[in-house]
Amino acid sequence: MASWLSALSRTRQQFAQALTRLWTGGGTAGQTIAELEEQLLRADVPLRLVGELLPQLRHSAGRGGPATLAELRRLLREALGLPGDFAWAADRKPRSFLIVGVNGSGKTTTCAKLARQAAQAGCRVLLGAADTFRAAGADQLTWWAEHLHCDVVAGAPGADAAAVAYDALAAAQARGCDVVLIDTAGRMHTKAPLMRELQKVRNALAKRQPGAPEEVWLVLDATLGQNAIVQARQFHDAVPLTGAIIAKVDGSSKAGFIFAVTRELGVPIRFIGLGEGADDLAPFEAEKFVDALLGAEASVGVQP
Ligand SMILES: Nc1nc2c(ncn2[C@@H]2O[C@H](COP(=O)(O)OP(=O)(O)OP(=O)(O)O)[C@@H](O)[C@H]2O)c(=O)[nH]1
Ligand SMILES: [Mg+2]
Repeated sequence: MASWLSALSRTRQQFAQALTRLWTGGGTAGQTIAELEEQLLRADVPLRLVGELLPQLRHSAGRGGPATLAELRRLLREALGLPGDFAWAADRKPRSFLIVGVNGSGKTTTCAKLARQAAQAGCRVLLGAADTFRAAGADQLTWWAEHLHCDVVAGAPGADAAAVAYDALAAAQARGCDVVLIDTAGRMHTKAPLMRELQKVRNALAKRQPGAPEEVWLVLDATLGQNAIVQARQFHDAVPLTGAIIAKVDGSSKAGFIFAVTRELGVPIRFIGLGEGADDLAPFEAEKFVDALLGAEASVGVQP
């Protein structure tokens, strides 16, 4: 699996100068703070959060670079809050996951990565290809299902996505699966009929099994930075989300926007995508994220 440190290198480059100054202790405290402010914003850390951090950082800046860095690390970790733990194992079975997002955000690839993680945790997984919008959508997921040796239920192009989701859950029940991951077509958050279709898919699952889907996860493309937050709010309004997955962190220079997901959306980040391979998905860990963002793995200093 790609490492957090390398996946976050493009974002980290955005404030490499400020980090170097903190490590080496060059410049005045005022210069250091001004540089940090500018560079945190460039990495798409939300303006409001940067505004909150600055007074505390100014306070520690008088004690030198390492103290400021330690304070920044502490504050950033705190800003992410403590996500509730997620575990694949559950009493309820099958547990269904509805995976939603705009076009190309990384949904299908993420479904495959999640299937692998769930299988590794000992779950029997069924993939439901409810992207009936284009033939390639179902083909892509079916290819992954074969590759990962898991079950798949796919709809024909143009079929009713809600019916496919219903059939997928029914098949998962009949086959004794633990986890069913429903991939959906990419959709513009501004198109009301498409958002209504998502509600139909969700309702179909609930009709098959009361309480389903247990999880609705939004896949966000990290390369979009804070532009992704607008989409996220619209999806949250249409089908209340229970979590977010941040894909393409490795290709992004704006991964600082992740702070806005937890703070402004109020849903936990469950996983982050660190590359294109089936193993390049990691459970989200605030400490690892902040350490990689600041160029250090845990307590071992790795300079930017
Ligand atoms: N580098 C990188 N690429 C990723 C990641 N996740 C997905 N991708 C790539 O992003 C592209 C789009 O991924 P898909 O999974 O097809 O996206 P989608 O949301 O299903 O797309 P639509 O179904 O067309 O809406 C593919 O080339 C993936 O390999 C990631 O974490 N890192
Ligand atoms: Mg897709």
